Amino acid sequence: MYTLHDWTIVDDGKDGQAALENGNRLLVGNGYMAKRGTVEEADASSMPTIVLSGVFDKRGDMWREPVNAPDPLFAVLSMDGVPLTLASDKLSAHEQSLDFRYGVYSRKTTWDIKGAALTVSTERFASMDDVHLLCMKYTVSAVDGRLSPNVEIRINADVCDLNGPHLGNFRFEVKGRTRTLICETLEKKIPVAVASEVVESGSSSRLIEGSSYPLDLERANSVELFVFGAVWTGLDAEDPLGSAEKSVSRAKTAGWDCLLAAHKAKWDEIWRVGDVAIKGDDYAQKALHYNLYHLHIAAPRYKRRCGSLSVPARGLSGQTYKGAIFWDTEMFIAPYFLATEPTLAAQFIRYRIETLDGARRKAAEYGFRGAFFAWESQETGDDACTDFNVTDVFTGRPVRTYFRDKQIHISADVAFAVKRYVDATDDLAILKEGGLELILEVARFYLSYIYYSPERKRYEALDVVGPDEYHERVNNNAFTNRMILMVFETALSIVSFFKKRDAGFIEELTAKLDFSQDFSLMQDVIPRFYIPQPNEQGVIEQFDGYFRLEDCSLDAVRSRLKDPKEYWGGGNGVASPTCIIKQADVVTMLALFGNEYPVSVKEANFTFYEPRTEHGSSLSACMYALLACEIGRSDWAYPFFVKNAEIDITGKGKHFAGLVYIGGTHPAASGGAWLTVVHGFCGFSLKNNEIRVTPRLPSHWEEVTFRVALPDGLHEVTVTRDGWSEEII
Ligand code: IFM
Repeated sequence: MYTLHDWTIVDDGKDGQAALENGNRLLVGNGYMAKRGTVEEADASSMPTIVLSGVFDKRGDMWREPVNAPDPLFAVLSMDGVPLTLASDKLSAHEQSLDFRYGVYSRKTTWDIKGAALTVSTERFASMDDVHLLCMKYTVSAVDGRLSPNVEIRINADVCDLNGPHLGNFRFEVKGRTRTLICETLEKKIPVAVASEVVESGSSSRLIEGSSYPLDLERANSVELFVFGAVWTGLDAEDPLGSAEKSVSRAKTAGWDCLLAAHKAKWDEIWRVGDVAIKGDDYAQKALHYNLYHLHIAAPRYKRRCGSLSVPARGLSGQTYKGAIFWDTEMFIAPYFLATEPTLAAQFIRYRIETLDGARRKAAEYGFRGAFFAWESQETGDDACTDFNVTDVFTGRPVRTYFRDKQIHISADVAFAVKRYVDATDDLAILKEGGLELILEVARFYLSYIYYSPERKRYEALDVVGPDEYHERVNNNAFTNRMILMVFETALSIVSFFKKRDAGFIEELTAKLDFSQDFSLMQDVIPRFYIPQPNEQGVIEQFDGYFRLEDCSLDAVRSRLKDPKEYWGGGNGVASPTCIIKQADVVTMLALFGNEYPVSVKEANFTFYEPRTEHGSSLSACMYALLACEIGRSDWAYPFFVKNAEIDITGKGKHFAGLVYIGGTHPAASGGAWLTVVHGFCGFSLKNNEIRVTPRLPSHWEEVTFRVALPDGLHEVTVTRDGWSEEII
């Protein structure tokens, strides 16, 4: 069972089954890699992995997924040749925790050996200061007895993968006191190098040799070992092995205290800029801190030699969702960084600009022009999403899903992030660096996708999947259509802006993309593009024919399940023939385009769709919360905020779609928690570097303070229930 404290989350070790949840809950990371919150000796069943950001591999015809690195912090304590594990009948106490202010994992485990208590206490962190470093303090102590246990510390190359193995050609070496391992990925032969060194406390000259170390513990005595591990890949350096060795050597010289201090100093700087303080609600404060922590450990701050990186939908918590970048980043995660570290938000956009060719290839694959971004994007922008993305629980057979080919809103989501970034920051450079080209290519994709209906005298988008993935291949999904229109409007408005300021740039780009005819087409489409409108009750139909589906309750649909892991969507899904939707859809549109609709319409749609929403995606609650705030009902928003902010604390999110494991952390929900507090409850928005605030705090909240990084400095904004102020700090 876990307990959430100020800046710490503690697992009391009483639920032996919670290893997978704790792996996520107690994750440490630094944007380059993350190590799951498992004990050092954990075996494959607990998924004890170190996920690397932006390194992918495909084995045979299995799913392409991120690569897990060999573990330099692997350690097993044993007595008389018998390993001491959490499954041992000698186990007498176990507790583990995460300090999420500083990203430090700790565990303390005691075994009763011959009447004596033998305890292992460890601390570890993935350095924020040097992202290649993993550091661990491993302390063994014995009370009331003389014991001579043995500890084996080595680089564990027995990496467990969902769709692996991904590494081969292993070469271990021992060079002096440093142990090294170089191997390579199977598909692209990317070298992955790991080095490690173990140092005994008290004397840097008494280094440990070999991987197995006998510990002679005097009564009440303890031995403290430090393990410094480094991970480098061929994507980071020409000579990853040499770099790993140097990292370890530097780490050993610096020592634990110094490395920990540097790591903490980086975290202090992160919190100085990115913290949010909530007065009047301790639980919300703790939960929000926990969520911000998860955003930061997934954010790729370091500079990669080849290519920008972004944040995968499950962060760096594992290989779920193929380590891919979804719309989660643009719509839910980027806004936090846009406000606090805009260079990171710009990097997420650069990642999309650099993968534009992949999006062009995907559009061409389906016979369209322009850029159709990957639903599940990896390093090249080619789509990692398969046509059969779910496995049927009953037959074990793959289920045809249409996320890859029909969830076309992804391109507009990417363009929306560029627009939002430029609107907020006035940074036009990103448009010239490829941002405008991206928007034009996205516009062109939609121009080639939509149809003109002569009968209805309007352009329409047919055969799509909206955010609600339970209803596939629908026509005129309101959210998708509004997003497409936004792309056309944005493209034309940016082009006309530049025509006045920098006509040469537009002429050059138009010529490069051969775009002039598409400009005329867009002008023709905009006034005739169909956007579903509110009906007499103010409700907007999610897609053509949605109102004709069986209107039954969520419970009724749930009661039709024959297996708890059954997939609700697709051809045979229990939700497909009904009005029950997976996640906020029309509500997402209203939350994004709120200024176009009166409160009455927002309220009508909130109250219509909410009881019909399963909230089966972690992306749902945030949009309901944002819309509730727009309606002026922070009391409606609050439970959605809690649901959203708690998902990685409780670990109770969905773990399976059909038979496919989808567990891991939920950075979009973490971004959603910040969005709800800052955009929702504080009513914050940023336009041309100008802060606007409309307070609508929950009634039991006294004050919220957050920071916004603007060109003239860091602004601290304090919001109370009836006012707000800002100052540069
Ligand atoms: O992007 C989401 C999608 O909206 C719902 N399924 C999970 C994806 C990744 O979080």
